[in-house]
Amino acid sequence: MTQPLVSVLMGSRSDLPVMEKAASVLGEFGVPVEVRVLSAHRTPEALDAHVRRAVSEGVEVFICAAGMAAHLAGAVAARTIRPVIGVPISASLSGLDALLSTVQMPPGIPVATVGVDGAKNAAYLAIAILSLKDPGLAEKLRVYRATVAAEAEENSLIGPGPGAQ
Ligand code: RP5
Repeated sequence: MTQPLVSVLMGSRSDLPVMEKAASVLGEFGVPVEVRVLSAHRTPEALDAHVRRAVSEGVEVFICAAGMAAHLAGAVAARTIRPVIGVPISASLSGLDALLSTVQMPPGIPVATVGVDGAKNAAYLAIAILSLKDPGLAEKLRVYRATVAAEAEENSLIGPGPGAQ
């Protein structure tokens, strides 16, 4: 099996409907990924062991999703100097609780936080990080961005353009 470069973690299986979007974006870009449910408060020892094993086996970026008092991303960031991307999940209070818990890391141990339920952006950010030393992946990201731009231009005209009768 190809060694995963990105470890996608979530605090509960209930986060999976959001987080499978991150896994599919990474899959579309051919990035090897592992997806696990591990909780900072329910399974702290297993989380600790996972982070150590993942780093030793070559994981380069962690994506961590949690709702409510979301401390999973911070707990992972405390255990590794690899970049950690946090996804606040809208499990309660429209995700505002998780957003603040994830984004408001005290100085020194950052979590790069995306928007509430922002699983896709977490994947795109992980791809951008991996692209720094993978020219093939960087090219895929450029092609993707060009496609996004072309689609936006195609759909830009809402009303009649110049010269319309
Ligand atoms: C967090 O609490 C999880 O990440 C989830 O978003 C939320 C609710 O968990 P469950 O009660 O659905 O397992 O730890």
